[in-house]
Amino acid sequence: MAVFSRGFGSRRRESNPQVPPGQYLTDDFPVLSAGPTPRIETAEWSFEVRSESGDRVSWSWDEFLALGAEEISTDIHCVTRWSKLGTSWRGISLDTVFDHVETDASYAMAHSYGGYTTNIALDDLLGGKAWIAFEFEGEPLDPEHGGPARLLVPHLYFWKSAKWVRGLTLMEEDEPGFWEQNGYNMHGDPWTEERYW
Ligand SMILES: Nc1nc2c(c(=O)[nH]1)N[C@H]1C(S)=C(S)[C@@H](COP(=O)(O)O)O[C@H]1N2
Ligand SMILES: [Mo]
Repeated sequence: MAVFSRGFGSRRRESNPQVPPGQYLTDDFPVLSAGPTPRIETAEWSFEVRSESGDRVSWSWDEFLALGAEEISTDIHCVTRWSKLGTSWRGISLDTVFDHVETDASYAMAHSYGGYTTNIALDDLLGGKAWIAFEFEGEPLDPEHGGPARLLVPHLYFWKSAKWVRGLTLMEEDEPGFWEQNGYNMHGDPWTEERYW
């Protein structure tokens, strides 16, 4: 009777169905920021959605939290090849935000304090797939990780999850954001490795 050793440890990366191709697992939470960390007090913070017709809806911190938060447990995947499984967050669903927005647009540009931008299709923001997150693992989100609040779009590479998010501009046509103008993919699906152009 033979005992088979499949070498599971060394093959774990590829054989774990939770890990997209070309990614490795990390227990750390790396910080990746293209510039300095902005420090935004929640008293100064606001979130604004501007529609394709120019209509604006905005919320203060307290108004935004009153929309109703939910718990999120999800895996995250950075294009620099780290993935982190089972992260937990608290945030407001974009579905909830869009209950208050009238639009026929198909795309959004996320804008951050500090100037970062990233483009996302509304199909990727709606349907229980994206949040504005303000807690990580039960604690207020660290400034380095985007606090007070960041976009969380975990089914796309993590550059789409804009830290220090302050609003969305809705667009009829897709336009590239910061990394997308610098060679990153317009969509960014980790499962089909939509990394660069
Ligand atoms: N405003 C802003 N958001 C950002 C970035 C950035 O540089 N500025 N980097 C993006 C990239 S490339 C990644 S991988 C994640 C990193 O998030 P983390 O620092 O919390 O790990 O944030 C994304 N959101
Ligand atoms: Mo990234």
